[in-house]
Amino acid sequence: MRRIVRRLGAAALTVLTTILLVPAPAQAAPAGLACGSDCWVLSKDAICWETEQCPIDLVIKGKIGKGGVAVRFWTEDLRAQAPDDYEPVKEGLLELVEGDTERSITLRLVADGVAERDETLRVWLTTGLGEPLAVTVTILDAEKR
Ligand SMILES: [Ca+2]
Repeated sequence: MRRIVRRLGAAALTVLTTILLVPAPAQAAPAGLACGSDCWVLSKDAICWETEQCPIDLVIKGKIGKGGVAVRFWTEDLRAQAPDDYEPVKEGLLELVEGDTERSITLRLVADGVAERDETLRVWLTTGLGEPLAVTVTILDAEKR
C-alpha cells in the first residue's frame, strides 16, 4: 500500500513538474484589435530589410459592420529613429470595409548605407474599441546582407 502511495506521489510530482517547467507559450496567440462586437484584427510582428518597404499584414476575423471600421495608426521609435531609419506616420488611417479579410499597412524604410545594428520600431493601431494593438517592426541592416 505504501509503495502505491509513493508511486502515486511520484507520478503527481512528475505531472506538477511538467506543468511548472513547460513555459507559457510566448506570443502563441496572435495579438488582436477589436473592430466590432464580432470582429478582430490580428497581426504579427514584421521583419524587413532597410532597403525595402515594409508591409505589416493584418488579418480580419469575424464581421466588419456595414459602416466599415476606421483603424488609426502611428509609429513610435524604439531603437530605430525616424526619420533617419524610417518615415514616421503620425496619423495613419486604414478604412476596413465589410468583407475585408486581409489588409496591410506599408512603412517606408530608409536605407542609410551605413553598417549598424538591427533596429526596431513600434506601430500602434486603434479602432477606439478596447486596447490599442502594438506591432513590433524589426529593420534589418542591409550592409550585413
Ligand atoms: Ca544600414
